Amino acid sequence: MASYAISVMEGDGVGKEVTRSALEILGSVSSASGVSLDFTPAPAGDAVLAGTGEALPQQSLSVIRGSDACLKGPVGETAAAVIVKLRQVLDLYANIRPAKSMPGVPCLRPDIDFVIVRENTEDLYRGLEFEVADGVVAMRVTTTKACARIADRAFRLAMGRKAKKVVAVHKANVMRKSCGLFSSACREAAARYPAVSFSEMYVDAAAMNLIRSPESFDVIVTTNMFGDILSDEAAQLVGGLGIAPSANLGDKFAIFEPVHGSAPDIAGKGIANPVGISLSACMMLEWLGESREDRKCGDAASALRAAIERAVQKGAKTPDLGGSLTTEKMTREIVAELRR
Ligand code: GGG
Repeated sequence: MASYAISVMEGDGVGKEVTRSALEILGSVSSASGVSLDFTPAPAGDAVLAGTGEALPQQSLSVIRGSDACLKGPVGETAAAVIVKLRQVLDLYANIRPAKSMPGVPCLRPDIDFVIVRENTEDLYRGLEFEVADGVVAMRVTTTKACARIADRAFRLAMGRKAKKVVAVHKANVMRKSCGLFSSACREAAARYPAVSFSEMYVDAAAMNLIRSPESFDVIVTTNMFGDILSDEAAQLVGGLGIAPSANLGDKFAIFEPVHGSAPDIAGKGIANPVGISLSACMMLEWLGESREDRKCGDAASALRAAIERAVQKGAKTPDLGGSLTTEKMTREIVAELRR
């Protein structure tokens, strides 16, 4: 039986609550599917910084590096020192953020199904900020290599989808060199994938069109900060941040995390929605299934996704979705569906 070492970062705030829930759900997936998952903690975040002086201790980085994949909860104010750093250090260059209407979840339209492919290692998120005489200068890094590989990743993803449409979102009319380079790389990739229809959109227009006609999008490829912003908007279109999953993919390793933050306003109340991290766990099983050519893992992912969808459709909801279930009760509903 294949066995996978999974590093687990519970993070801060609601991170502890939703990660506990995801581990319980994955335990059930494991028993039902025969996919063995071996979890090792990799502590990081605000609380770890306060306790050890380091937001991402070397020991945690070693655990993550030694694992097959990492499941991560949100961290608080230390996002730059933890997840943004991990993406760069481990070269997890593609951030995949799906937005899909889920039956039973109130959303803008019932037929939304698109994916944001966000460049994950460069842009203003390199954190190159310098104090100068009269303020601060921030450097936006855009390389040919990063643009080319994220564009290629988006077209490859589109090839596996029904609509086969990529829109490159940027602001090349203002940031002529950096967004200009990104736009050129996307056009070059488009020429290599004639089966995929390609268009470009300025980020401000994209923000508007996501509300005006979200069902018209299929694959959005964009730069790091634009992708971060648009993916929160995308999550809201289909029910909110509580149910939004994501994958940080490199060529050989990946970290899976909910899109939401540590939500200090509801932390400790036991009402955080475990669906975002559970769908991220689902993406992790799918990725393990594909990268290790392990059909059992792929089947386990499908079973988990179906169980989450059935639970929600039957009315199991936390307060963010208009329900009254606690994180614990919502977890039990998903586990019950898995056992059915
Ligand atoms: N807006 C949701 C949120 O707070 N997400 C956590 C976050 O900011 N992560 C950093 C990132 O995705 O770049």
